[in-house]
Amino acid sequence: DEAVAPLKEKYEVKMWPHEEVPMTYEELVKEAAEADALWTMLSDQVDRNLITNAPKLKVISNLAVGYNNIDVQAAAERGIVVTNTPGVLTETTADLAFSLLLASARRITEAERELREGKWKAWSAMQLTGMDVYGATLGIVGMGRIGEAVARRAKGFGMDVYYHNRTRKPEAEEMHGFVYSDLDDLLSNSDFVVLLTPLTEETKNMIGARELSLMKETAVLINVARGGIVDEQALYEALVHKKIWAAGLDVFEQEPVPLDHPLLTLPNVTVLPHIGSASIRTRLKMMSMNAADIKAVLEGGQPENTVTP
Ligand code: 8YV
Repeated sequence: DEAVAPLKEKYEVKMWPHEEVPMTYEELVKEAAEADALWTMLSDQVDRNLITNAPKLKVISNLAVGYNNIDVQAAAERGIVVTNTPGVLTETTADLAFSLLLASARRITEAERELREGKWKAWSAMQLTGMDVYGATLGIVGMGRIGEAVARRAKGFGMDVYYHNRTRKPEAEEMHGFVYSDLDDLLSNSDFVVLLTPLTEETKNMIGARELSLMKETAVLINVARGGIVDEQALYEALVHKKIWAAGLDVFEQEPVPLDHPLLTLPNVTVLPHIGSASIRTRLKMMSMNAADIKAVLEGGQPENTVTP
């Protein structure tokens, strides 16, 4: 309510409670046809068809830093501005990435499940033993803002940090001692690999059977970016055949992930329902940012965050 209020003062705002009744693509297309602005989430598919059939549309604001659900090119061709929420969710998402890393390494959710299911019968020396995080080697694939925030946390855990990115980050190398690495070396040298690249044509399925085979048998893969970066079938095979030790996933190729997904059958997979940026304070900041940018465009001003050229 707080974030939407400034828009409600001037405009008619129609809202859908996604958690209760997910909006269908057809409904979205129908509503977009009448709208001046669209405020979307990752689950809203804003494609060329929708954009072509929305004659009044001036701005699309996505409640996320990633915008792979939006055809930005099609929007740009029509002069529609697309905005996102960079910066405000960096530390919150890095916290979640690190939570998932720790939980996967120390089998936290598996341990809790066992206790609640009455499987803690006696104390045993090797029960639920995991991997050490302190002093381990971390590889970060995608060294943007969130990647750097995860790497900074890793220093507190005495970890050595390798990173792979399209461009090198000399400042991060000098200031924190993060080491640039090509992808194959990073995969074979890291105890923990955290994926933080956007989903693009280039990064789709970038972690497949070959890449997983390069990783250590004791390694843990963490994905807090987009499910499509990982070939899920290959990941399942790697986990079943103990090519890698565990995985922590906040994201899936299809979301919400179907309950019969093979990865959900494995005890060495820790799963979360895409909650990387889900803190109360951060979500409010993201929403306020979207609302301000929608207002700016509708009033003929400059939005703070645009991803369209
Ligand atoms: C979003 C995210 O909250 O920012 C992103 O790209 O993945 C999350 O922070 C999520 O996509 C909901 O739209």
